[in-house]
Amino acid sequence: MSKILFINPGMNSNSGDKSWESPMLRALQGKRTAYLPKLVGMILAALTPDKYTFEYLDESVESIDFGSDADMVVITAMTAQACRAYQIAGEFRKRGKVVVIGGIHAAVMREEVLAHCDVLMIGESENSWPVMLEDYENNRLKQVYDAKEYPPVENLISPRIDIIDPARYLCFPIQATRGCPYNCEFCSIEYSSGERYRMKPVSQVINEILAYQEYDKKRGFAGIYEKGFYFVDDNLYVNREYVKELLTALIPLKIRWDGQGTANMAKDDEVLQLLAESGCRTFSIGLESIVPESLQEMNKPKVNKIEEYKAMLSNIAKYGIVPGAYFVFGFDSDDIFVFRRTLAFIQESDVVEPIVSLLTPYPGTKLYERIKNRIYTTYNRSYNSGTCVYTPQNMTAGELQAGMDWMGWKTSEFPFMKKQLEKFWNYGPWKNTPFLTTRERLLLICIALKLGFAGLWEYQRFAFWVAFHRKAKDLKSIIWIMRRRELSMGQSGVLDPADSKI
Ligand code: B12
Ligand code: SF4
Repeated sequence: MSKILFINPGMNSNSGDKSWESPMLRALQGKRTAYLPKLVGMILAALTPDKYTFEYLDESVESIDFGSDADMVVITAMTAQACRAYQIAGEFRKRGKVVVIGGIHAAVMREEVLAHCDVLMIGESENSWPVMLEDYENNRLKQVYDAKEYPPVENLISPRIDIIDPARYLCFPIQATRGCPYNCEFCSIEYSSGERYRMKPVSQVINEILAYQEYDKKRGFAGIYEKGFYFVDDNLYVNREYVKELLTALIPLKIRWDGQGTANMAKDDEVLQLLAESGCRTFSIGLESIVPESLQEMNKPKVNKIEEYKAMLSNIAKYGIVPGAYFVFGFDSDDIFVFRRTLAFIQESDVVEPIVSLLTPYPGTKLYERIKNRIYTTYNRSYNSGTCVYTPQNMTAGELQAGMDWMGWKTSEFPFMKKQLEKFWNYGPWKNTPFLTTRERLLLICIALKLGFAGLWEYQRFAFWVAFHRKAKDLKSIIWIMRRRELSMGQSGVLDPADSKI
């Protein structure tokens, strides 16, 4: 019987071996956890016949044992993981294992990926994985399997849950749709999942959520269901009727979930009401830029109207959902003032969770084609959406990088987190949340001491400030702010309120 080892590699930026080592997590929890298990690993496991042993390894929470007795090693990689994927592949090939690589990066950098593996798999797994396994069994493995077509999503196999260790994750993936029709210049979705928006039948999505519940029951522990879910869909708001049907069906399940979609969702009161009722706690919208010319440049002006941004964010908050927003810096129309202006916008608006990144020309995107002669480094460790890899037009690369670093630093400072938390306390349903109990305050003081021990002074100040704030409310939102700040800074190990021992 053959054994397959699936690996989700660490990020290039942390050489793959330390990505779990979040300082805040170590200070508060002392164990390796990550935000989300890798959905494709769970899908590949489900597509694999029982006669194989399938092992799932996520390098953001575990180290790799290169002495593994697996016969085949399967690696998935987005560009920010590609270098680490090659290192891992090289080690296993030296040991005589069959190495298979697939995923978003493999889909565009075919020649290059092929040099590092025995089998290159292009496209979505559902069509090609079973064919490859059959060829493997019959000793006729090909070097390249190209799925070509996107599989219809009506009968997609449900991911296998039992291969992951739920204690290691803070929430669990659900996918309702694949693809996005919007064509933003910098986005990879068009080539990885296609322009056609494919919607799973709502009943299938619900069954996948219920399968997590069943699994909890089997284990006699409501861990997964209590922690909640993350919709990995890049854009949940493409088909309004579909999203309404989906949200309505989620209501009786009483789950907590996070997700993301285009900004126009924030104007749709009927959908926002359903979003709140269905248990959505954070919904992030792609605002991308507060510079009108930059929106034009990225081909997103149709759904994004800057003059509506503040009202949109307030509208999300009004329904008791934590508003998140994506911002990207480095468009040709951006100048050095964009950072300060965006920070001011964040502070003045209701956004609680800003997620900032640098424009990155991922191979295969239209952006890459347009600015490839300005890219001064090949994609490598620097391709992580936080490092400048090209020469922008209205500032130097150094200025762009410094601006990004400044944003990251400013949004992790005590005054910023304090302001974000006050937003929570001041709006909508949070207004009536009870004040912290003495026990909760004592716990926060313990957390603050631990944070100080780890040298996280800004977080420590924040925790102390809250512990002694007479009108402080809702411990979960407090820890949420610290945890999400860290997550949006690109760390993979984070703290979950439901998971912490407090
Ligand atoms: C969840 C997520 C994350 C999580 C990942 C954690 C986890 N364990 O899943 C986190 C938050 C860590 C993350 C981080 C980043 N992410 Co991200 N992320 C996603 C997201 C939203 C969902 C991924 C997912 O599960 N998709 C569903 C699964 C089923 O799809 P899939 O993995 O692509 O797999 C399918 C196929 O690709 C294929 N496949 C994949 N692997 C394999 C392997 C084999 C053998 C085979 C046969 C097939 C196959 O089959 C699958 C379908 O059957 C995607 C967008 C999206 N919807 O895909 C972006 C996405 C993958 N992220 C992206 C980026 C850029 C990033 C960041 C670099 C920057 C950022 N600002 O987000 C950071 C990295 C930070 C850092 N420190 O360096 C880009 C990738 C672009 C690229 N060219 O690599 C995407 C596509 C978003 C986008 N719109 O451009 N991300
Ligand atoms: S709307 Fe979002 S998912 Fe769709 S193409 Fe634009 S950035 Fe990508």
